[in-house]
Amino acid sequence: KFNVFQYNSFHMIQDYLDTMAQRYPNLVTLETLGNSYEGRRMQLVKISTNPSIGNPVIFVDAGVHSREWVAPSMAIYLIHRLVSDPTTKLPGHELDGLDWYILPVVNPDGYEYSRASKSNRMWRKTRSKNGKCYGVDGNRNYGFKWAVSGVSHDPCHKETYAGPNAFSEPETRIVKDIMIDNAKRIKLYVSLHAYGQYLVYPWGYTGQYLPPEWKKLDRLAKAVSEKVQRAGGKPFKVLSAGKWYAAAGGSDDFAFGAAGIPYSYTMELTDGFEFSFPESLLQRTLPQFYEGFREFGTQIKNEF
Ligand code: 0X9
Ligand code: ZN
Repeated sequence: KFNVFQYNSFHMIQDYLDTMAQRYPNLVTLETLGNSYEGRRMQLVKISTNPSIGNPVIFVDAGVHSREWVAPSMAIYLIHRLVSDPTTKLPGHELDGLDWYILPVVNPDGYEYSRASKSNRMWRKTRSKNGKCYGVDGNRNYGFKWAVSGVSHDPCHKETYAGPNAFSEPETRIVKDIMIDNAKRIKLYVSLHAYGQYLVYPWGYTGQYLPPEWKKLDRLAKAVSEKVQRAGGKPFKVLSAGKWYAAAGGSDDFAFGAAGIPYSYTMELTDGFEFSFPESLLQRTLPQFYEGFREFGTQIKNEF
């Protein structure tokens, strides 16, 4: 049975989203955007108390890397809190004057593959067929400075194969379309990953330069980290992605550099346990991260 504090199957996640949309029709709408390579339905969860007025949007995605199970769990927990907190519809809440778009499982084929057996557990890429090997690293596949650093061109490389070309994967095209179609309204993009407790901003393709706006990116990230820490969580290491290590074709760089989204981050959740963050710790940890998302909401609302 579905539970927000466990690692659910893609099918159970899908059922949960359908239930939420039925139970809260004035708050939650599901928009089908297309299918993954293996044909799983990709649905954007739109949470808004007033969709018609065109509020600023916070767009959160998760699970482009399939073995990073805690990331989709956080995205689902975010949905859960936004729709079911009793304070949700009150003025001053993170939904007042702000819409949230959430894509909780960017790479459902990989997610199910990594759940299928212990030997598949560390699968990171999509499941498209490329010659005799499978999968593209979704976070090397975006069409901004594609493949200029930190990628492999070998389809059999298990980690960082960039794909035959930018946006070769249906899953990354779907995320790109969300960004482009809503570019005017999206003020913040957060891509959830694991692990290491990093909150990084552009550029990711290089460690040599920072965007002119880097101080604003840095300041918001540090404020978020502070809130998570105050809630009992570990602080995030805040820096540019490329100063951590340079890798091109990430969704964060595309959002910022190509779609023109003013705040863009990759959030590496949890520190300890690597990709196998214990299910039993979700109940304590996810609420701490939620406090960070509240801060994102407050600050975005104040600025836009
Ligand atoms: O390498 C990645 O794609 C991310 N780390 S992970 O361990 N989850 O794989 C970091 C991406 C940071 N952003 C860019 N390099 N653009
Ligand atoms: Zn990742």
